[in-house]
Amino acid sequence: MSRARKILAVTGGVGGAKLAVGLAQLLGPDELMFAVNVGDDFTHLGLHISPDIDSLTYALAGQNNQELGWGRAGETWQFIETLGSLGGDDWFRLGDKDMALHMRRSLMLQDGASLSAATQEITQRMGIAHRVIPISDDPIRTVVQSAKGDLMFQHYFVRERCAPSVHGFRFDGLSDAALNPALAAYLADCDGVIICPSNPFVSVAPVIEVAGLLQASAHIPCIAVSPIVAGAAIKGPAAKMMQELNMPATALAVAEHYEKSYPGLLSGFVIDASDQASIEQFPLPTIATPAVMVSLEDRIALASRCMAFLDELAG
Ligand code: FO1
Repeated sequence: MSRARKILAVTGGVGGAKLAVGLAQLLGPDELMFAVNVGDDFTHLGLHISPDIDSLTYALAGQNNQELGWGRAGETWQFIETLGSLGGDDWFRLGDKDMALHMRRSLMLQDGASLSAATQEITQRMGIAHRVIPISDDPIRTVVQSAKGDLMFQHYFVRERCAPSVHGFRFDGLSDAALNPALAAYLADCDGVIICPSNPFVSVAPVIEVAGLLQASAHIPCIAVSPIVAGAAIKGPAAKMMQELNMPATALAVAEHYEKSYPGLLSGFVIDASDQASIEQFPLPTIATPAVMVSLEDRIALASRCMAFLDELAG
């Protein structure tokens, strides 16, 4: 039986959402809160799109599209296909059901609601009891500095299919963004922080670099799960980015990146069992455990191991 009973999970995209689902099976709504990246957000076709909040919302509601890996289950595409036939922008595929969510959120924002309030309304309507909290209600926009110039994150990720070589990242708005007060209050008596297996450069950085988060979590054991397994990203461009940034695409390099960029943040690191052979080289307490989550059982097993690791670190 785990002792740590009030956990903050930091999540970005689809990989992070998988562990989030496992944690939500183990911990109740008073024991688990999600701090979500908003750096991927953008305004598109006049709508406010929050891809990482959406990925988590659909996953927690059991409504995620498993074939695509993003978007909503049971989707149809009449709107976007019709838009394309009329010469409109159709590179960012908004499904018909998904559109309803973006429309609802955008209208709430237009009416003066915060992103937090809009997210709470939508997640509750979708039957999610856990709190999904945008890291900030202020805009933060990830810009990928690439061989094709500065690209808004979705332009790099979806329109350019992550093809341009990257040499850095910028988070517009970050220095003016206020930490969501719900997170600050939760962290005051939180037992542990789990950084889900999300891309450290574009999913985790714009969350943990929001002013006040590192200070508020300084007294709390924090572990990160590697999104790199056996030299490859489980999903997305993390491994490609690391190579382009002249780093080896390994779990060890991810741990070293966290240690160098955020000294003292991590109390422990979690790698996949397939990387066990390198475990002695890690610069912080590290465990190896199956971290590739295919089934719900995999998600729960990894969540459970993370909880036990936090207990071990707390002594
Ligand atoms: N990802 C894609 O690869 N192609 C898409 O057309 C696409 C559309 C989309 C629409 C709404 C939404 O919430 C997410 C969408 N995603 C799409 C996923 C998303 O861009 C990425 O998974 C994240 O930004 C990466 O963390």
